[in-house]
Amino acid sequence: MELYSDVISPPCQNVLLVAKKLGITLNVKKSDIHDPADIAALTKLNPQHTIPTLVDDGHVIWESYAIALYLVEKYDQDGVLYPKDPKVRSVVNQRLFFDIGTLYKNVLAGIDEMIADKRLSEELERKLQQALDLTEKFVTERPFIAADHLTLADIFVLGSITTLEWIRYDLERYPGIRSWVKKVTAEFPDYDEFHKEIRKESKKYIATHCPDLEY
Ligand SMILES: N[C@@H](CCC(=O)N[C@@H](CS)C(=O)NCC(=O)O)C(=O)O
Repeated sequence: MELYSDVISPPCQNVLLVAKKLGITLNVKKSDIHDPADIAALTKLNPQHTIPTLVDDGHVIWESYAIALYLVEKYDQDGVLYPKDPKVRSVVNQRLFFDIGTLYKNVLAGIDEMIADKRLSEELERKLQQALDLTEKFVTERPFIAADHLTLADIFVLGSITTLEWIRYDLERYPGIRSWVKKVTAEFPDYDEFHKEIRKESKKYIATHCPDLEY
């Protein structure tokens, strides 16, 4: 399976971590979202030309959440990352939809505001705080964010929390999130290496494309 990806992209990071946890080796094809040749190649597969894009024996899927669901349906027969019990699964789904519609959405809006104005508006500060207050509640209710073990929801929400590094958001008031991050990352033996790679590539990207951001 080929994954068109760039490690600086949070949705790509999430799919890469899902694959790691499932023990799947993906043939990663680095795709630069600013390179016309890469964009043209990607557009042939995915008219939305977004990364991540997965190609499995000619079958093309994009949208990170859809890719993750495809991978668990195909490779997570025991329902570890995506539990089979409808009630447990519904909590995983709620956290995933919360991530795409609220948490990650506001993190991205925060990056846009920092690039444009070098500060967060009061309104966005409030929205981000609300989203993080909820995240703090979710991660302290159970051993992991949606269950008593790691699920897809932990991986996706971790991607959003890690992306707060782009705006140097201080998580001081969220001890639950900070200890949950340690617990989730400890589930991946090579997470430190992975995070170093994210930092290195993000630094390069920011220096070129958004030099006003302090990273
Ligand atoms: N909702 C999508 C978002 C994908 C997305 O927007 N990826 C960005 C990189 S983080 C991208 O490919 N941008 C290039 C473009 O939109 O042309 C997902 O979860 O996969």
